[in-house]
Amino acid sequence: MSAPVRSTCPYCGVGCGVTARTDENGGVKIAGDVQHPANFGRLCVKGASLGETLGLEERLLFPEVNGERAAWEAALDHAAQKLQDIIREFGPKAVAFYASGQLLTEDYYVANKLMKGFIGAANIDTNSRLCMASAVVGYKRAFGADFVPCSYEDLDQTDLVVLVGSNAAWTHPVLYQRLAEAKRQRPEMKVVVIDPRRTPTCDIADLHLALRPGSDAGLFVGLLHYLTRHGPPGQTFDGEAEALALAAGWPLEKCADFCRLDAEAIGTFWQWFADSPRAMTLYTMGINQSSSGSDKCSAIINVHLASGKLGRAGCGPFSLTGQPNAMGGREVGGLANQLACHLNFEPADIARLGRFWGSERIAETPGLMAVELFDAIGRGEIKAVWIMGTNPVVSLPDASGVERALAKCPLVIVSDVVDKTDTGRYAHVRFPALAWGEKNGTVTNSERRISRQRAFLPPPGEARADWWILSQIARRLGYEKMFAWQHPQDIFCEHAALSGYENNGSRAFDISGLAALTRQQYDELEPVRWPVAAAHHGPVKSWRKSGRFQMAGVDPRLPAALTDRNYPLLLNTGRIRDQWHTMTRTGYVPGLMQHTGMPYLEINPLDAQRYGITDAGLVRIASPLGGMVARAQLSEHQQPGSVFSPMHWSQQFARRGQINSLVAKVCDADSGQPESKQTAVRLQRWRPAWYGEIFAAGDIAFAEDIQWWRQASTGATHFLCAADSDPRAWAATLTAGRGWQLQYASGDGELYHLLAWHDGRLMLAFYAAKAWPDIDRQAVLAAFEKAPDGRHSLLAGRAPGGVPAPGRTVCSCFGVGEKTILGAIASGCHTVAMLGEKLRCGTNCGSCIPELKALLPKAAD
Ligand SMILES: Nc1nc2c(c(=O)[nH]1)N[C@H]1C(S)=C(S)[C@@H](COP(=O)(O)OP(=O)(O)OC[C@H]3O[C@@H](n4cnc5c(=O)[nH]c(N)nc54)[C@H](O)[C@@H]3O)O[C@H]1N2
Ligand SMILES: Nc1nc2c(c(=O)[nH]1)N[C@H]1C(S)=C(S)[C@@H](COP(=O)(O)OP(=O)(O)OC[C@H]3O[C@@H](n4cnc5c(=O)[nH]c(N)nc54)[C@H](O)[C@@H]3O)O[C@H]1N2
Ligand code: SF4
Ligand SMILES: [Mo]
Repeated sequence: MSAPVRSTCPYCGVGCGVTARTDENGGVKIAGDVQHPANFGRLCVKGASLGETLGLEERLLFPEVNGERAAWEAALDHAAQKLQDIIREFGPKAVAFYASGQLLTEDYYVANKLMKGFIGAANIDTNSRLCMASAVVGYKRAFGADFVPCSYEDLDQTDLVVLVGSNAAWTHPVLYQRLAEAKRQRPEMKVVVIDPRRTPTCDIADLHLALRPGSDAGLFVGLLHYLTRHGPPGQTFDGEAEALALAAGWPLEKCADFCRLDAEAIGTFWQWFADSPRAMTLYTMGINQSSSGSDKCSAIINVHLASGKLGRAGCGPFSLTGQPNAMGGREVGGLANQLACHLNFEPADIARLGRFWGSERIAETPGLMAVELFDAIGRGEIKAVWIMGTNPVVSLPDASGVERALAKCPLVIVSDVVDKTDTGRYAHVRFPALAWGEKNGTVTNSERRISRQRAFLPPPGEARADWWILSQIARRLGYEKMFAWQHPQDIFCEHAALSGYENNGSRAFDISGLAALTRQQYDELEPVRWPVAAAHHGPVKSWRKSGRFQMAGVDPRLPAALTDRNYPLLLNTGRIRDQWHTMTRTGYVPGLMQHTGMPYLEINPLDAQRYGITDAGLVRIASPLGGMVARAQLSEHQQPGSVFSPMHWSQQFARRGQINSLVAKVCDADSGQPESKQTAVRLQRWRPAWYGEIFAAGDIAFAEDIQWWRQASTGATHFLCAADSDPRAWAATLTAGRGWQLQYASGDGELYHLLAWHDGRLMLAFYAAKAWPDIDRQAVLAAFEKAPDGRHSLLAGRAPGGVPAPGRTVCSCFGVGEKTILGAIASGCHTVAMLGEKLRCGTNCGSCIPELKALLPKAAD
């Protein structure tokens, strides 16, 4: 084993430290970094599975031009020449970059410098537009800067935690576990969860407010009014009179009506907030992803201002960042309406940046925000787009519109780490980027903590760092001297110097104290929270640009999507526990796929009854823009009138599984952030002729009418599928003319089971039935590696000896299935702790504990 390399997890914005050790055979062992202040050694299941994402099978390893492998020089020359031609003919605004909170700060800095500083337009935006943009507007309104006034430590010292629009148990798991631990230590600390659904996050809640979708501003504006009458008078703020006048129109009864909540429950929340000496509000996508998201953020910040719950330990409005470097992107000015290092599109700042970068071409006006930017591509106004570290064909609203735009665009450049992505299919030029474990630089987490990502693997194939690829293009566009860096440390130091340049306390983001790091100091940099100004050190609890805080007046509004007779339900979208976004990495890890193998639709039983939908049955979901197919999951946790489906599935993992083909591109006027959480939809039950699972030694060609969902597996390809046509006809096309020995079964309710053998090796296993086949997947997969003794058991989908299947995986850390857990409960385990003792489930990262709890009464029934 090599010495451990300390790095940072590349998934969520908690920013956990990890250690990686490589053994002689190239195997990598990942563990939590006990010294890292974000996690003190803890990891969630995604972080713990990082070692399984390091294989090269799915990677893009060589540059490509028009689908053909090309040498780096040729690909770079080609891309630069094309960009140059378009800029010459149509001007700098005809080219765009679309970047990502998954780039390192150094990569991001270079992309922003090239576009805004030298190409001279501001058409660089990022996927953070879909994520953090409203939060940024909220902070800037209140503080005059994008300053997050909280840290994780505050959670250990607060009296009330309000989680709004956040399913932290699944999306910020290590932070949630810290909160759960704080609650165990200090049960008097109250937790309020505000979410239209009852999520696993509610597990530790004293109060869950299942409000009407999109109505949060009502709760917080009403609270502002309540505070003026129930709290001691505090400081005064700019804009306060207007904000309070608006709030006065929101008495309790009106809020209850607007939010469709019990007045009493709202009253409890308000009272707790007013009475708690210290309170924190943690908010994420249920707030930001809204056509009035900026106002919702302001409404939250306002109640912290009005009650003095800001700038002290255990207090503050805490927007949790989603991506590992969402905050770094905000620092480098990755959004189209910011300049680098918290500089703004103001004459003095533009001139300042021009002096620092030595450029007279600094963009003078903001560029287009993500949704507008892709619209401009569709209209032909933008003729070249370089997409890096994001997969917009899956993640932007109106995904089919994005595809149409890219299909028409004369030059699409894609930098990615994975070969097959929905976006990559539209690329004229593809650049292979270094992935996590290979790349080297810094990221900033939710609490403004800068941590190093360090390489512990050699660059595979011809993959190169994103900053290097960008700099090579910049040099070819004629900016050799300004992009001459040799190492990420050179870039980091320049970025740090800019943050302090003519700053003198006028900008919140100042890391000039790190501008003189040597390469060795950079390599050894310990996690550090900004500011780290050259002039002064020390913790900063709050910041404001000039004199006073600003209160922004908010008049609560409901979502733009209105349900009607044709589209009677509101579709809510979001994340599941074990997948990351468009699944380009987590989708290939068997242990992460087993928890949820296909898109589901969470629906209240009353609604389900109305449409004749049964649990585990299939549903077609449609909006005016498009449709998808999902598996119904009946649940009281979902309020009637609204349904939930995950955002993750792409065309690589499902036929018709993309949620964003339904979501409309309605955006917040100030932040440009799309309303991804509320879309009016209709449902239709789909009862296919059969439901199946198919496993094969090689690829599988699906007939047009078959709906399929790819699974992650080793040893064989594995899909779930369903269709209306005869499974036998399709199976015949798969096996025809191969000379395989076929073994069939039909009977006992099963429709059709088929095994195909060649020279004693299993080539194909297909199970189709009238309901989802109940088979032991591990046993079938194992048969591809080694032919089993009992072929009849296998034909029935069982392990030799007929051992029952373990069922759907609940605990991903130890691969414990639902049926195994129910079995243990039946044999006397009646607490989560007993289950953990017997099966180990829930004893590592703890994310499955809410599900274990949910199984306990189920078995007791
Ligand atoms: N496992 C996993 N973790 C992740 C990610 C991932 O892909 N997978 N992605 C990361 C990223 S980039 C992000 S941005 C974060 C997102 O983290 P979260 O915001 O926690 O995740 P979401 O599931 O998108 O949405 C959170 C909740 O908002 C609720 N919601 C919907 N509408 C409303 C509403 O009107 N009001 C309120 N109050 N709530 C509403 C949803 O029901 C949902 O439970 O997660 C990060 N962590
Ligand atoms: N309906 C709906 N839509 C949503 C959301 C929602 O809640 N509902 N959430 C939105 C939010 S908050 C977000 S953050 C977005 C996320 O959406 P995306 O950013 O589109 O999702 P990812 O799958 O993370 O895409 C990252 C891409 O970068 C690649 N990659 C990984 N590492 C590197 C690297 O080092 N360099 C390069 N060049 N490439 C790399 C990956 O293979 C992948 O293709 O989705 C948004 N879309
Ligand atoms: S909580 Fe987030 S940063 Fe920490 S291990 Fe899990 S995914 Fe990684
Ligand atoms: Mo995000």
